[in-house]
Amino acid sequence: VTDRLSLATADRLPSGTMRVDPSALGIGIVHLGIGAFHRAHQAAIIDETIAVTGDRRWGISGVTMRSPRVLEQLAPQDGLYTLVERGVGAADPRVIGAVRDVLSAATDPDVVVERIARPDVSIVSITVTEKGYGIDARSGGLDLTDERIAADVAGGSPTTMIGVLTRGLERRFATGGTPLSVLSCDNLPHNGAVVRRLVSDFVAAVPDSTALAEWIATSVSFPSTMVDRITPATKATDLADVERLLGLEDRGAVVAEPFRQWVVEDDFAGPRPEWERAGVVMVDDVSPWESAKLRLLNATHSLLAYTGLALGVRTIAKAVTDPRLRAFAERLQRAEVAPTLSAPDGLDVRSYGDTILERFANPALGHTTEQVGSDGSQKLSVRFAETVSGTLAAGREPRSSALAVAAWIRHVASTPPDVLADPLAPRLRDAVADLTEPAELVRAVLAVPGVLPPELTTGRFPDLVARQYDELDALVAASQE
Ligand code: CS2
Repeated sequence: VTDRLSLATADRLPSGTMRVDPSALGIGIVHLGIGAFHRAHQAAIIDETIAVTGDRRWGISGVTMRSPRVLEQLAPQDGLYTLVERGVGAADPRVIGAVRDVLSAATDPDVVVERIARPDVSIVSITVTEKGYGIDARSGGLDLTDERIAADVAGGSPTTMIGVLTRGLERRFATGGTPLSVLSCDNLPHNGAVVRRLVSDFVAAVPDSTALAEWIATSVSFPSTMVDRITPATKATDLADVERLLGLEDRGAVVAEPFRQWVVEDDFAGPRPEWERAGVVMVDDVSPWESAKLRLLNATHSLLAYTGLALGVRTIAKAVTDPRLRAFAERLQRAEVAPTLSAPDGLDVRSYGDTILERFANPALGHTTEQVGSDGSQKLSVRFAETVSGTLAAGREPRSSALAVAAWIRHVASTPPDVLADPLAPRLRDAVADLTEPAELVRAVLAVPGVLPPELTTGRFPDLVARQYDELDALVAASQE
């Protein structure tokens, strides 16, 4: 058997593979949700920042919220793992040393709460995906009817992300109150403002919390960020490749495209890494970047994923190179998003869209339509609602957006409920049970609260979606002949 990558075996790595000396790092960042995306994006950028600046304060305490798998992958490896880039311009594989320890909020929530309170920690960053925030889709605030959130508000050891974070802030306030920055890195518009609101709703629901609320208002900042790097789930063959390259077994390796982008609102309550030196763009207002990315990249991703799933196409790369699906993607970007988007200054929407399609076509990634197609109920509104409203308001038909929604509903209706990867799977199953007519399916699914904003669940849009559903059925039937 091959030895496992760890601090003890790291001296056997091919020279130049690891750029920072992990043993010399302090912990300045607690990260909630240390999945593949954090490892391929923020942790890699921080690793590079440490290497370039020599500032050793910024090691990361990585927290897994629920899955014990990450702990099994990274704890025996002392947090070390390999980042492999695939595609044109890929850098050599690199062992990332920035993650200094790995904690589990599921088994040791109190350790995580204590960690957030430590004064040498200046940043708590977050990647828990859209569904990990506990947002009440109707109010946009914290869903206090959710059992786990209600239990966290009531006291005891927290289990939700927002519970762990807020209890950590409470502990920090009680033990000195050093300022802190909370950095959401999920694909949600205004992600900083969203977390601020959720924390504030949590605090307001806890008795005698006025002083805590005041401290948070003055000493905790919530910068918004736009993050971008395509990171498919790691496959067994990827792990085998890494083992061959390193001569060591690495169960925590991650794979990503060469491209990466991080735009961060420069509003930090305390110190932060000088990550401009690793290509991070610091701005006053992230929102135009966020909407451009969500409405062009993520929306096109979803459109290709669901239409691809309907036609039995397994990967995004195959979907985007299918001329029929590519035409849908281009129509979405050019006819629906571009005319209704307030783009960041200097961004050419057409070439941004083209670059995105090129990145999707990367054949080395093997990013699956199934992976991108997961959690549709949490993603569609964020990715399409403004495009749909804007296009309708301009008197045009948002056909590609309607097609994406139709293809998602078709996916919901044709996937067994226990297989459907979506936090609303039970509610969606109840909605579609016994229905087969597209128009009925569309109305029933769109009536599930939170899927789309109320103004898009009645009126013209559902009719457009039903029509696209029929067209998609016809396309599927034609492709099976
Ligand atoms: C994708 C994103 O899975 C999805 O829904 O659209 O994860 C996408 O790959 C990233 O946002 C790229 O930065």
